[in-house]
Amino acid sequence: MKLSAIFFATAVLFSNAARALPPQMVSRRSARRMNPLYPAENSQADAVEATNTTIQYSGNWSGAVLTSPPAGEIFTTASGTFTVPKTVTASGNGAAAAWVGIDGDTFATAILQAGVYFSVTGDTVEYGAFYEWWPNFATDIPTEVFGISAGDVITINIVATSLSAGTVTLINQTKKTQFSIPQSAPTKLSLLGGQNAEWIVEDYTQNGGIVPLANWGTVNFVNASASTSTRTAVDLSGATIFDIKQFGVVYTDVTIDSGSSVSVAYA
Ligand SMILES: *[C@@H]1O[C@H](CO)[C@@H](O)[C@H](O)[C@H]1NC(C)=O
Ligand SMILES: *[C@@H]1O[C@H](CO)[C@@H](O)[C@H](O)[C@H]1NC(C)=O
Ligand SMILES: *[C@@H]1O[C@H](CO)[C@@H](O)[C@H](O)[C@H]1NC(C)=O
Ligand SMILES: CC(=O)N[C@H]1CO[C@H](CO)[C@@H](O)[C@@H]1O
Repeated sequence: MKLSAIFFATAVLFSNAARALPPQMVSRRSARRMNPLYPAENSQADAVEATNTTIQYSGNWSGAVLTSPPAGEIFTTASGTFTVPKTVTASGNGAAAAWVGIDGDTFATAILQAGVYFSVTGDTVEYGAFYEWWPNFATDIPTEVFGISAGDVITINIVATSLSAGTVTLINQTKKTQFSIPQSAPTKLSLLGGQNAEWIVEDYTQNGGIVPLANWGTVNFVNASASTSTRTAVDLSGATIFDIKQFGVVYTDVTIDSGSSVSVAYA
């Protein structure tokens, strides 16, 4: 992989040089992480909606997950478009991140993903784009390279070119700008499996702890689809719904509205 200015910036932040930065800066840039699915405390076969969609609960994920590819195939792409929520609130601090990715549910040792986080500190909401090949930490895309504003219509394209490499692309539909970067598995133990594809709003972790969850209103993923090694398109009609449930409280209401859209509401 070619080293880009962004990778260089990230490398600097990960090194001891990061100590020279204000502590806040270090934590923001180095320690945000979107995780594999964590089951909620009582996540067993939960409920079936009127449409016969299976619902499961997670401590971290809300959204739609294709939990297995068609027989004999693997997922190689996942894409979706959403509007960055304009109103994000929290009592005090809170955050969440909307992303599209491959793997991380039943295939829990890797995720190739990209998306947008929203983080509330008092009256301020900070937005930013990121990409991540878990278990690496998320890399924030510098604002001057691809800055996110409330109301932007962002398309995410995740492409795995092999089990150890891929490309993530974020496109601003409004401005017709895009950011694309090649990715490779951070370790030999984090190759992709191509077993899951997902459209998620996550209660992510930062500095090793789960962030207080913000109220993001609704994130509606549209034009959502995945495809396989044989270029077979797979829509969301067979996806499993995940809602965030923590300490017995369900925080989200997820609806698969069509084969290509899922709305993820904070409830
Ligand atoms: C749900 O599944 C049951 C059993 O397979 C079936 O009888 C019912 O019609 C289905 N409902 C819907 C809304 O698809
Ligand atoms: C997307 O376009 C909008 C409208 O032109 C602009 O305000 C915003 O900064 C752009 N965001 C990115 C990530 O390019
Ligand atoms: C969804 O895809 C269609 C067909 O490519 C396109 O015309 C439409 O603009 C897309 N919608 C969004 C919100 O990107
Ligand atoms: C509530 C919950 O399940 N939180 C989990 C989110 O993910 C982290 C891993 O980074 C787990 O430690 C938390 O238990």
